[in-house]
Amino acid sequence: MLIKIKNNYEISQNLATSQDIYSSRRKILKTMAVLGAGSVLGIDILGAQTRQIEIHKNIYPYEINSSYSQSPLTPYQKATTYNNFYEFGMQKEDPYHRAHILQTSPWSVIIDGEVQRPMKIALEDILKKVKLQERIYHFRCVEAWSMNIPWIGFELRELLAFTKPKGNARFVLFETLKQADMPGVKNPSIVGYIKFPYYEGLRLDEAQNSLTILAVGMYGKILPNQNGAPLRLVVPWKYGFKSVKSIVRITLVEKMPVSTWMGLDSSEYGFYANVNPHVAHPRWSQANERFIGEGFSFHRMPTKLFNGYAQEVANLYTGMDLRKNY
Ligand SMILES: Nc1nc2c(c(=O)[nH]1)N[C@H]1C(S)=C(S)[C@@H](COP(=O)(O)O)O[C@H]1N2
Ligand SMILES: [Mo]
Repeated sequence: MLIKIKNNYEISQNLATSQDIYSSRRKILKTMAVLGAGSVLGIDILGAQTRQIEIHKNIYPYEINSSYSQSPLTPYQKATTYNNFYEFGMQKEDPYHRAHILQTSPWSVIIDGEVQRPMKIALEDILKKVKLQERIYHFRCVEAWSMNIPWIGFELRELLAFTKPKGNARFVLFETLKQADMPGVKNPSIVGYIKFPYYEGLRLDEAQNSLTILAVGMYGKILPNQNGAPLRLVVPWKYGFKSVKSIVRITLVEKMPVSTWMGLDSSEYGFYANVNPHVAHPRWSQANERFIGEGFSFHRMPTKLFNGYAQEVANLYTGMDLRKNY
């Protein structure tokens, strides 16, 4: 006999669908908290919903930030089997089949460059210092597909603040783990000779925007390896390639760094990579996208400027020609 038990995450999926369900669910959750289910789901004294996530055998609470909501969600099964993580190959399902070799524990991150307090910090120590929350973001790949994903993470600016950036720091460079046994590292021909480690960069003010997060989980669970475990960037107003996975080093620098995709072809992939329906990729239009939701078909929809986050980020680019700074 099959008994279907709703997990934590399915409840949050419902929360994402409509305000009505949200309100009635909240009542149920409150009752559950009173009945003692609060070890898994709870309501804190401010009335915000909290849950917990286990990372490296430690339990961390996180809050549901309902100001960032999108619906419908992309099913977990699709978000974890349709991936880009070229270290593991070029086919969308390669990371799902091969990323189990990624060594994610123990994990530490070096933060260096133009900072007053350079550090090498263990992931567990980072998580003791920051505020974890769940946010559902729209995620748009430069290949013109998109997903809605509930990330669990914290604002990058919280971590940067501990390192005290110097006055001359203007950009932030991120580096992915390079492991000798990654298929694309062992066998560069299978990935068109992309050079690893994978690098990405942001301007410091972009990195400090409140939308920019480092994620440690998704759908209520720890990040799967293929999605960039144990720590990956998410910059929702930019094309997906900026959201660098499995980060081992963050370096503050004075000059605009050259990221992996710029290095491969700077005429196709610029530093900014802001989602923009009016600026086509040299080989395809960016006006529309294929949303990956339930079922087999892609749902076509118009792409929004800054991926729908213009209100929060358009001011970062006032006076800039977005056609030249693609
Ligand atoms: N290290 C690394 N990070 C990466 C990539 C990659 O190949 N290697 N691909 C990028 C691209 S193109 C996209 S669209 C997103 C995909 O994230 P997802 O697989 O979690 O959806 O990761 C980005 N981060
Ligand atoms: Mo992408």
